[in-house]
Amino acid sequence: MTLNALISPTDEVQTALTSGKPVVALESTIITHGMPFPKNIETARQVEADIRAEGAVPATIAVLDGRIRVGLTDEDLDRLAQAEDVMKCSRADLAFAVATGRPGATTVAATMMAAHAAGISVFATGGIGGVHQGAEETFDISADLDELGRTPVCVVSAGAKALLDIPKTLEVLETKGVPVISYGVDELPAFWSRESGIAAPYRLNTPAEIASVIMTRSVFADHGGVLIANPVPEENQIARDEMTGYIDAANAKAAMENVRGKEVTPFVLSKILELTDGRSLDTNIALVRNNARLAARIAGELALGA
Ligand code: PSU
Ligand code: MN
Repeated sequence: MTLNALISPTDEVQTALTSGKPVVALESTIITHGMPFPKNIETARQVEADIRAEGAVPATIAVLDGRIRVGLTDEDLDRLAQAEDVMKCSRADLAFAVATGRPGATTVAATMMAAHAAGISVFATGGIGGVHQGAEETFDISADLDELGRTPVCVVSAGAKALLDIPKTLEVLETKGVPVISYGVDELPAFWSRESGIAAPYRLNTPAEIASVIMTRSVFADHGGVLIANPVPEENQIARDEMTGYIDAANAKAAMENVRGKEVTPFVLSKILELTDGRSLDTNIALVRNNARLAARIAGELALGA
């Protein structure tokens, strides 16, 4: 059995890849564990439409019926969005979901693995996982960071979620050799807010410049990913000072209730949703759409340069 034998791209995705058209990968954990129904399915469809409007082909990735599916039908999306028993699949979980036939949503780490295996080099998400606050006690560091260090896919995010320890997350990314590039701003954006108070390692201002870094990096052997941090549009952001209060409360609640492992990120996100009266969800949707558009433009530049 080879990895390729486990991967099922749709005809549309396969044709786009063979003919050198731009393709953008999308994760599915954001649908099953990141947003409530029905906003999750509306957003999944909207983000695919945003990518098409930029001239690229979307490829949402998930595990269904023992296959790693690259590109989902409307029925597949419906099934994922409403199912209760979907596994959250990171690198450690992918083989388990495939072998047992359980439905699985892919995190940033697992989506990178599948995208790379399918031949897709650009991936849009909301925020990556990282080093959690209190990691010195819990050792909670997302496998997303390790994957960025080893798998050559460009991940377009809105920066590290402010609920993480951003300085420690940046340190780990540096150790793993991952270039972190802010798009059009000097600071590293913090997901719901444009500001984090922390300077980004690098800044670039156009999709063409980003594509050039990706192409140059691909010349090096054993290169990993590139992380793009794209700030949420001004009109959709929740200011940093306001977010800090909600984040501290949500993190404290997670610690008090002894939430551990894979449950931490979904738990904290849903608490923040409650605390902001749903505003954090509108911001989340706006930033994912913004990232999808940028990812499509980067993929377009890569297709020109290939
Ligand atoms: N950011 C969001 N919503 C999400 C996630 C991130 O706004 O649902 C998901 C992504 O799939 C990411 C994962 O890869 O959470 C990280 O989980 P963990 O910290 O358990 O590695
Ligand atoms: Mn974790």
